[in-house]
Amino acid sequence: MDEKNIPIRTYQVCNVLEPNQNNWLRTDWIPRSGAQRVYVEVKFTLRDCNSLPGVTGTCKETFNLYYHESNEDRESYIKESSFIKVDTVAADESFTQVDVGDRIMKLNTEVRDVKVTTRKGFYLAFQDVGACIALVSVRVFYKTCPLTVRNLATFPDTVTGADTSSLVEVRGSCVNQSEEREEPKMYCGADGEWLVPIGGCLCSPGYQEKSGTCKACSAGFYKARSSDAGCSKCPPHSHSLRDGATVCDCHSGFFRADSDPPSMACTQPPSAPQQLISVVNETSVVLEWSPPRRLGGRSDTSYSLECLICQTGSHSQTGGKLCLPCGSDVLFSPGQAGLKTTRVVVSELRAHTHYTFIVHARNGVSQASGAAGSAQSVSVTVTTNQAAPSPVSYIQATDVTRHSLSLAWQQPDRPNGVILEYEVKFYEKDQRERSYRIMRTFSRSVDVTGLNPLTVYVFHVRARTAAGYGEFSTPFEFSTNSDPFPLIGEGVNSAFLLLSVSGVGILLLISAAVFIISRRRSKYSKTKQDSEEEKHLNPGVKIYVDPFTYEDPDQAIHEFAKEIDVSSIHIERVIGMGEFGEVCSGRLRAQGKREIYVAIKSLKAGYSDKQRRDFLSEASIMGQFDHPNIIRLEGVVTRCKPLMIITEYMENGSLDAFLRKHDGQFTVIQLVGMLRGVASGMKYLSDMSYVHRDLAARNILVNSNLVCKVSDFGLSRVLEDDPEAAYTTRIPIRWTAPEAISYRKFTTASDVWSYGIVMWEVVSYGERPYWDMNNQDVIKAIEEGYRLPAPMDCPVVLHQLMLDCWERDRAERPTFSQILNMLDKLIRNPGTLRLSPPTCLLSPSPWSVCVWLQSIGLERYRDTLAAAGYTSLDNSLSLIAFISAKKTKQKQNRVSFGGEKIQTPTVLCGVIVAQT
Ligand code: ACK
Repeated sequence: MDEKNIPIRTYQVCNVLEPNQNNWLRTDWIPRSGAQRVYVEVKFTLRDCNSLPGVTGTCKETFNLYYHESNEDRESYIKESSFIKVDTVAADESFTQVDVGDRIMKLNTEVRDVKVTTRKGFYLAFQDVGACIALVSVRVFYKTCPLTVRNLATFPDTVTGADTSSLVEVRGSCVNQSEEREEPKMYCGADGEWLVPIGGCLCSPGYQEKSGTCKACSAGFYKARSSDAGCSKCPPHSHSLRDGATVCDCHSGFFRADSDPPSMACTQPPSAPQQLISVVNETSVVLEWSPPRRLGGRSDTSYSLECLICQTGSHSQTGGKLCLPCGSDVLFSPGQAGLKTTRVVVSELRAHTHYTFIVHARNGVSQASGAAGSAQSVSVTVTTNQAAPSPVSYIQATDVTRHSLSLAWQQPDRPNGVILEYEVKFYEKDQRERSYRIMRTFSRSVDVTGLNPLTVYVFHVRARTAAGYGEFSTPFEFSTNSDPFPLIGEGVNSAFLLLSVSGVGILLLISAAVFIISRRRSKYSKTKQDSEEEKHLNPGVKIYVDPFTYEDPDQAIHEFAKEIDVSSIHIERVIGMGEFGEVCSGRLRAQGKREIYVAIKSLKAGYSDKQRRDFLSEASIMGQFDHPNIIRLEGVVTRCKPLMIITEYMENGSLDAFLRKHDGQFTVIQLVGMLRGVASGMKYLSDMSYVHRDLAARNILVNSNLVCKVSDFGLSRVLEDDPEAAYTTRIPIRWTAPEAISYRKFTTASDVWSYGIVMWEVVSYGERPYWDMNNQDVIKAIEEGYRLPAPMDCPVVLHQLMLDCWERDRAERPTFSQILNMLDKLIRNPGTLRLSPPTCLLSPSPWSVCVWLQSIGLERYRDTLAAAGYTSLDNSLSLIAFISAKKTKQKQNRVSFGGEKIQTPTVLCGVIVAQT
């Protein structure tokens, strides 16, 4: 009987009085059905041995559970030893005689599990070893993780793994109308529980999730992407008629641009621009209009301009006139199409001409709507006025002598009337536009006479009509021929001799005195400075390759410079004139790089092969360098015209002009910082055995951070090509070392000389070296030992460094490496940049000869002069007055003395020394 008094069948044994019991009960074959671990639940009752008298030693209170795996479903006999023991099972509760009397059923339930993986099925067996036991039921089962849906993925009913700790990885499949977001996976644990859901699915476009399934969006709603949260209401001016819409259709008359998202309302093209007004100014027209009344619900309205020249005929928008498009030479500012503003200046129009301008308004749906252009446009017709002539585009020198130049030019492209006369403006290039002359002529040519020989002149021409003067042409440079009296060697012009004797004789005295008084020894090592020699000194250092050693110049350019696609260059404005054509600034957007500002040098049309080669050689040279103080080459355009050289853009332009513009505005440390940059760039060039030959402040460019970079790599080739170059104006005399002028010995040491001149230019804020002395006088003076005095407020150490750079013997000059070290030391110890050395501060009077000598860099003669009794300038004033009178024609320089400017004092010093 069970607990409810219902009779049940049991297997019983109770041989508790006899020892050595071994009674077996075996099940039928049980198929495994894919299970790997089975559970055996046994229900039984067990008699308490204590409640049985006289059974001590033979009575047991446990039985054993065994199993045997087999493919055979009808094994009749299985050996005992074939069974594997699962466990010895004890009762939690046993019963006594009293319980039996009370008919209390104390049923035990025990569960054991066992791994069955090797055969198709198994047998179970129960061994009794002498207990009083009744087996009520045996239930055998296995566990599965039940079919489930998680994250819109279905996971099937899954049998658990073989071990109690094993997890079975299960891949889910997306429910209907859904798509995989990330592979859906889950793990089935040994106890039949699902664990760790990963990934999942999303309802497809047009469907949204509802209780683990995907349901279609109803009419009036849409869902565009599976990742959208749910169905949304159709945006304004659109609808969906059927369930499951992925996008809503626009109402008739409304449109969606390709780039519009489905969530955006449907929109319309704009109406026509309004109130178009035009103001004509000679050959320019300013057009202004108001935005369209209806923008169609969008904010991307843009305008484009059509320009037509109209005569009589027929055109719908132009009131029956025959119209042709304006030529490509008409300029539109800020542009002709894609305009966001409502104002355009149209220039370069023809004078006295009827123009019709049509302004079209469009937006993102104009194309989709297929609206005719005229539907959204407004037009105006204007007539241009009188205009001044356009600039003369080209000037040619037809004849050149020592004192004259014959020039000719073409009529301007657009004379805009009858040309009444031409005006020619010209000046010496060295003078810039400080003093210029004007000539007028009715013809397209002029003979300019009375010019200095061997001098570069700059010419501009402009035309005049009844409407007034046009703009001057860009500058054109021409040089007069060389002087028959050579500057160096052979004969000397008698007038020049006379001048030299009277004006520069004193300088001879200085050099004699300088030689006698003290022959200062150089503190720099006598390093050989020729580039040839330096190559041997720097083994392993990259050496610059002269592009002229290539037979094919294009091979050199493509080896050292990158070809740039012209479409990636956007030219913005002209910033100056270079040797071969305009220099412009603009932007470059190289593929995959951010847009940068660049300078663009172009080679003007009509060039010769040699000019092309010369122009591109600069890029071939520049392309070999990579240094923060050397102008960086971005690339070249050689595959289309005009040829261009693209370099980094330097916002502050050339150093000399920049310093003149900011006269006196920098600290000494800032100036030394700029010089340091130049020295660093020059050291790099000299390490590469490159000799610049044209180092001057005008060839240094300055960026917005005041970083100075060496540029202009064009001069070396000119001198290479031209054996007479040393005697032509191409040599920048004031910047060039004497040995380079007299026998073309250009070396790094001659670059060091030029560097000294750059130092002087920088400290004097762009003053012209040797002021307005002419080239012949400069050469003579240098020959005689004259050197530029210290500029105003120049620290003594800096002037001393300049003097060292100007050593006559080039082996005595410092190297760029030494200059760089020196400047670095000065920057680290700004105290050394004092204006005067301490010795002079001790001097009782500021008017001491000591201070004066220091200010002109000749303090080394202090003791000599003191010994001769010249300790105060008071007792030297008669000499000053005498020399000043002789020098009245000379321009006042920037040498200061006692707070006042005085005339060039080196000459004065020479006289004192001579007298001493
Ligand atoms: O003194 P600037 O303004 O500086 O005028 C000249 C002019 O072009 C003719 O050479 C300027 N220039 C040349 N190269 C560059 C550059 N890379 N960045 C800015 N300006 C430049 C120079």
